[in-house]
Amino acid sequence: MATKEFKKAARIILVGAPGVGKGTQAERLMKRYPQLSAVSSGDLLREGVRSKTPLGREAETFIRSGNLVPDEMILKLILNELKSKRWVSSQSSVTDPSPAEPSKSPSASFILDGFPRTAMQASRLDSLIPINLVVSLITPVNIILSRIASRWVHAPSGRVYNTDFNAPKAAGKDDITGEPLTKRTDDDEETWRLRLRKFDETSQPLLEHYDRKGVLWTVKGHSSDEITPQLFQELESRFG
Ligand code: G5P
Ligand code: MG
Repeated sequence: MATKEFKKAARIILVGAPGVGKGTQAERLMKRYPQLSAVSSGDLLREGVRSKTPLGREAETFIRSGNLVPDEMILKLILNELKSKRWVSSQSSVTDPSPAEPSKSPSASFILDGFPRTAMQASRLDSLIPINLVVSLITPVNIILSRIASRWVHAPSGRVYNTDFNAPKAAGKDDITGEPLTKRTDDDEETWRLRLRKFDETSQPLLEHYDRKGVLWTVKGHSSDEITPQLFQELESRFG
């Protein structure tokens, strides 16, 4: 696939139901636009759980049960990540955001996958750094459900596979490291349904928040392959 360059900074958020393909699209976007890097709030939390950090221990019960972790917990984690990537000033804190004028350089482009998830998280992010494109990904729920049982992950890197759609080169092994693939603890059908309910409860106010700011764009498709070309075209017209 040919790579492309942005002419201005893209600060993108991916919003969508659990399993809609946020991680899949983020990976494809990074391949197409090497200037982009992505942060997945779910991957950050799962890394904390794996390495048993205090925050990871606290988050584990919420994740395993399919509930959202408390806003303050995720805000702290994301703020640290944004600072370490130098996307926000190191002076910023959750209570005193000290926003600086965001860099216009295309190299300051990023994708946030799974954060913000609530209108409250979105307002707090606004005071740290303004987002200029919110992508709402929509795929019918019955199609998404069929993917969940086939998902396998390489936990240390967050790489995602699917035995039907994106199978690893060797069964049960990560393509890059050869390490074993595992299931996510929240990927059984019952927990997925609860995650979906949480998404339904929180996404409307979140999307309305961004719609009011004029940065919301919606894309629909039955598969990631149907969505990707539309996404590429939209980014090209906004930032290319
Ligand atoms: P996460 O980690 O953000 P979810 O539930 O929002 O989790 P998830 O499950 O990671 O989202 P995704 O990234 O949208 O889904 O989807 P994906 O992994 O790319 O694709 C799903 C599967 O389908 C994969 O196997 C993929 O290969 C396959 N696939 C993709 N496209 C297709 C296709 O076209 N066809 C087929 N057949 N297959 C396809 O959040 C997890 C938990 O962390 C906490 C919460 O507890 C949450 O439940 N959390 C937060 N809590 C509060 N605030 C926040 N901001 C939080 N962020 C995370
Ligand atoms: Mg994901």
